[in-house]
Amino acid sequence: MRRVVHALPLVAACLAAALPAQAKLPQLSGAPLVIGHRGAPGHLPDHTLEGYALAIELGADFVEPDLVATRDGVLIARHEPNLIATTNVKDIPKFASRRRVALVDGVPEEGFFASDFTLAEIKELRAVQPMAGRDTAYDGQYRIPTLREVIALVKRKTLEKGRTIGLYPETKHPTYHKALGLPLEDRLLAELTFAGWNDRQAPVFIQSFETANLRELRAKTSVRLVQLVDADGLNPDGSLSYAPPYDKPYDWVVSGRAGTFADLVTPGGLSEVASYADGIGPWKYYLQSTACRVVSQGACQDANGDGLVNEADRRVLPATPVVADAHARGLLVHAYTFRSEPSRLPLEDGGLPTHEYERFFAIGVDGVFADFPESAVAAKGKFLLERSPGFRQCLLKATGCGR
Ligand SMILES: [Ca+2]
Repeated sequence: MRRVVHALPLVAACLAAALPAQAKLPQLSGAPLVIGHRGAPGHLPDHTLEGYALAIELGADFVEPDLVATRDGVLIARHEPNLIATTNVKDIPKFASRRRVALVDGVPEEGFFASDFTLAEIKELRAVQPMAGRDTAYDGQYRIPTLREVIALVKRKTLEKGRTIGLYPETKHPTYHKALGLPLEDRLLAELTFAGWNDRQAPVFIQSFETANLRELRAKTSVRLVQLVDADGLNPDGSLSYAPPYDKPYDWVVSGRAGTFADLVTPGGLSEVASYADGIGPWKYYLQSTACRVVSQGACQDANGDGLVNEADRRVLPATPVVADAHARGLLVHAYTFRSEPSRLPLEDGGLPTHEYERFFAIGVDGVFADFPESAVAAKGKFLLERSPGFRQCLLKATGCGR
């Protein structure tokens, strides 16, 4: 076996060695995790083995498959049950008759739904880049992976890289899948059991925007659970807006529970979440929002004068107490979604995505869902070198510079 010292195992080893010395870091977990959000979708189509592998090559600690079920009950990695935006399904004549309108969390959607396709049929599809402005050169090349294939990749890469790579599966639309007779939870636990990962020590976090299925999972598994916290949009003043279907967990709609996602990040809400989950996964604006100057009829000013009105015209507001309140209850905080395009970064970050990560690491987030994992990894390295004496000393010693 070749004995080659690679930088990443060294960083990982130093992180592990330095953990007890990291009390000065604001993270509850010792150091922030870089989660390859849907893989590395800034570069390759979402939720493909190639995208997850690239995220790992770029230094991600975890990869994040979203899960939906096929007609024959197999969990596959897709962001939505509707396949129209993320695959080439609409271009395949033999599937034209599958096009229909379905209700997803009470909202009618037209498209092609995973639960109408067997796994064999899903394997005939190829992934495409759904986000405007991103590279479409890889469209039509990569297959849709099953959860089992993603786990196999993660295990193979763990051995290959000499560092533990984690899995961060999301149960998508749990109530919808239950109503179809294709509940996700037991299928997910069966796959984790098959992988030897159905326990608290497994390198796994299970996430959901719904609350009832996380409570159900808590009763069935010791795997770490994360409550996602959504909102509909961002107002000019930096407050969040709440409109269906992004205003509350869909199980609350079904059960008649009043309120919005915002209730989950109040002190009382966090205490409730801590009774069944190990962390929260909030939209990042719950932790530190941004605001714009309103010019007319509620529209934001084009503050940077580039002729477009977007996030780059907004200014950063003070951090909220949500991270501290969550940490006080033992909850990890993994924030989403970090995107490196300059148009998605507020004025203060100057078009540099590492600046945005550094702001959130300084607030104390324990993990970031990153579309471009390399930016998060670069910011994490800088943050640890500046803030963690143990990490710095270990790196210097291991490379001979500190002797
Ligand atoms: Ca602008």
